[in-house]
Amino acid sequence: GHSAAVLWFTGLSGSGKSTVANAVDKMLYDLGCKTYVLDGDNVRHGLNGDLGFSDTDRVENIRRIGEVSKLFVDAGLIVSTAFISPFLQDREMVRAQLNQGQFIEVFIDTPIAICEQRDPKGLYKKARAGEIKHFTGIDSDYDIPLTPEVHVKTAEKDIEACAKQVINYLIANHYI
Ligand code: GGZ
Repeated sequence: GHSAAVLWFTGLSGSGKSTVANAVDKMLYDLGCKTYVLDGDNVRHGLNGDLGFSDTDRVENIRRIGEVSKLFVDAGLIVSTAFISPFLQDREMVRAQLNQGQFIEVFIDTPIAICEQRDPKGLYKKARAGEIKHFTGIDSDYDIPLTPEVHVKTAEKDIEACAKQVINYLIANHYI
């Protein structure tokens, strides 16, 4: 058995949130846990298809994802969410809606210079050219997590090791 919780991955575009979240999810699945991943692919196109990237829309994006996460946690799953979630206040709002220990903040701490080098979708290039407005880290804020439960530096180790760091937190704190 395992304790239900949300692994709340936060970090810049291109930081590796989705990649690490999916690697963690696979490890948890292989350990026999009931899990689910919420990310842009299955949320921003569907449930939150009406939202863009203004501050107000991002607040609403995170609010809804928080509510959905809570439902999955109530259903007994370990849910991994991979959204920039740039505002500290919104992340703390989600934490406050869950029970003690059910919100695990995972800071995917990748320097913007590296995210920009990776630029897998060419979005930083477009943002620099002024073709995308309000891009996180360029002309929209990202509040750095102050006391994340897990602090992952993707520039310093491979995906497997980053995912293992999250798994080790869950083991050390008796979630799994
Ligand atoms: C940031 C943007 C923007 C702007 C489109 N700012 O690298 P990606 O492509 O796959 O991840 C980014 C994703 C961010 O959506 P989130 O739901 O995670 O954001 S938030 O939590 O702030 O609501 C990026 C793409 O959408 N994208 N425009 N202006 N990222």
